[in-house]
Amino acid sequence: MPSAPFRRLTSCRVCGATEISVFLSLGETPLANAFVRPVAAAAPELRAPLEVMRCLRCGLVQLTVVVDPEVIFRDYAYATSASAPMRGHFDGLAAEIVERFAPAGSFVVEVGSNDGVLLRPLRERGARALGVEPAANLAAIANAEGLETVNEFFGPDVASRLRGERGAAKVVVGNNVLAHIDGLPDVARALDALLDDDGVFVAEVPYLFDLLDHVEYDTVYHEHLSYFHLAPLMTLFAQVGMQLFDVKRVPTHGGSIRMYVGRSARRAETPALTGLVALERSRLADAAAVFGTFAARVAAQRQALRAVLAELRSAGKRLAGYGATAKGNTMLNYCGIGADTLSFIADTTPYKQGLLTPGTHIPVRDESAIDAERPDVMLLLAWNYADAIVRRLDGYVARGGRFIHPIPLPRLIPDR
Ligand code: DWN
Ligand code: ZN
Repeated sequence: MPSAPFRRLTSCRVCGATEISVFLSLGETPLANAFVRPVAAAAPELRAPLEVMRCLRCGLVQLTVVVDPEVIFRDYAYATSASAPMRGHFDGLAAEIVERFAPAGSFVVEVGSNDGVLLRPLRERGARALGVEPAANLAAIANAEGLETVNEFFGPDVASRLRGERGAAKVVVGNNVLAHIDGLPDVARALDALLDDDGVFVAEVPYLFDLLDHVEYDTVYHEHLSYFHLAPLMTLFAQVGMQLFDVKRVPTHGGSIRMYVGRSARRAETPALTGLVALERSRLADAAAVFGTFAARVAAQRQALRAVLAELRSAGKRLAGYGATAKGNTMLNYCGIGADTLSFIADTTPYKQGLLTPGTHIPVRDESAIDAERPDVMLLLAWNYADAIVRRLDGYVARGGRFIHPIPLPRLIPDR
C-alpha cells in the first residue's frame, strides 16, 4: 500500500512542547478529497495514518502526521459555492466585516478563498477584496468571474509582497483554513506583516467542543491538521503581539467559532470571549477523561451505524448516500462501508460526479440518480446541511425516502 508523502510530528505546532498524548486512531486512510477516476480504480491509493493527539502544554488537538500540502491542495475537489447554505452564510459574514471593520474601499484579503464565495459579497459591499488560494482549479474559477485571486500558499513572503504592492490590509479573513495549515506561527507572522495597525484578522474554524459533544470524528482527516479551542489560539497570536478580542459561535460545519484578532492593547476583550475561555477551562479540568470518553463514543457510533445499515440491508432496503463530503470519506473508511452497501452517493459538485469515493469506491452521481435508482434510505454524509437537504429533496421524502443522520448516534429522519 503506497503511503502519501507525510511527516510525523514530534512537537506541538503552536507551542513546540514535546509532551503529547495520542487519544484517537482511525487507521490508515486515503486522502479524504482524493476521489478516484473509474479507469484508475485498480491502482493503489495513497494512504496515511489518521491519529489525533493533544499537546499537554498549550492544549492544541492535532493530527500526528502532516501530509505534504502540495499533494492535497494544489488541485482541490471541494468548491464552497456548491453548497447553497454556505453562500448565505458568507454573505452574512461579508456584511459584518464591512460594517464593523472595513469601510468602503478598504483592502481586504481572504486566505484560502476557494472559488470566491466570500470575495463576491465583499466586493458587492464595497471592499477591495483579494483572494489567496493555493488550488489552481479554484483560483481559476474565481479569476474567471473577475474575483481577483493569487494562486499561492499564504505565508510571510506573500504577505510582505502584498503589503508592498497594495498597502496594509484593514481585514484579513480566513475561513476553514487555519486547520489546514501546518506552519501556524508563520501564519501569525504573515498576519502581523500584512495587517494595518488597527487591522483585524477574522477567522472561522470548526470548534473542538462541538466536535467532542456531537461525536463529529468524521471531520478528522488529513486536511485538518488542528482542531481548535481558544486557549492554544491565544498562545499562538501572543507570539506576534496579537490577541483575540471577540468570539462568536456559528453553526457551520457542525459548529464553528468566528474569532476576531487584533494587535494587543488596541481593543478590549468582549464578555463573550471571557465567558467562553472560562467555560473551556472548566470543561478541560480533567482533560484525559474528556478525550478518553470521546474515543469510546466514536467506537460506539461506528458500531451503531454498522448495525443500522446491516438491519436495513437484511430488510431488503435499497441504500445510497447523500453528500460526497470529505468527512463522509473518513466515516465510510473507518466504518468499512463500501459499494456493496451504498450503491451510489448523490452530490451537487460537478467535479466529483462520475468519480469514486477514495478507498471505498462508491460511485458519486448527480441528484438525478435518486429518481433513477429510488433508494429507500440515504446515509446523510453531509449532515451539517441536514435541514436544507431534507427540505430540498421534498419529492424523495414525499415518496417515503428517509435519511440516516449519523451523529452523535445514527437515527432515521424525518420522523414518521
Ligand atoms: O475544511 C473543509 C470544509 C470547509 O469543507 C474541507 N477541508 C473540506 C470540506 O469538507 P466537506 O467536504 O465535509 O464539506 P461540506 O461543506 O460538508 O460538503 C458538502 C458536500 O455536499 C459538497 O460536496 C456539496 C454537497 N452538497 C450536495 O450535494 N447537496 C451540499 C448541499 C448543501 C446539497 O444540498
Ligand atoms: Zn502546544
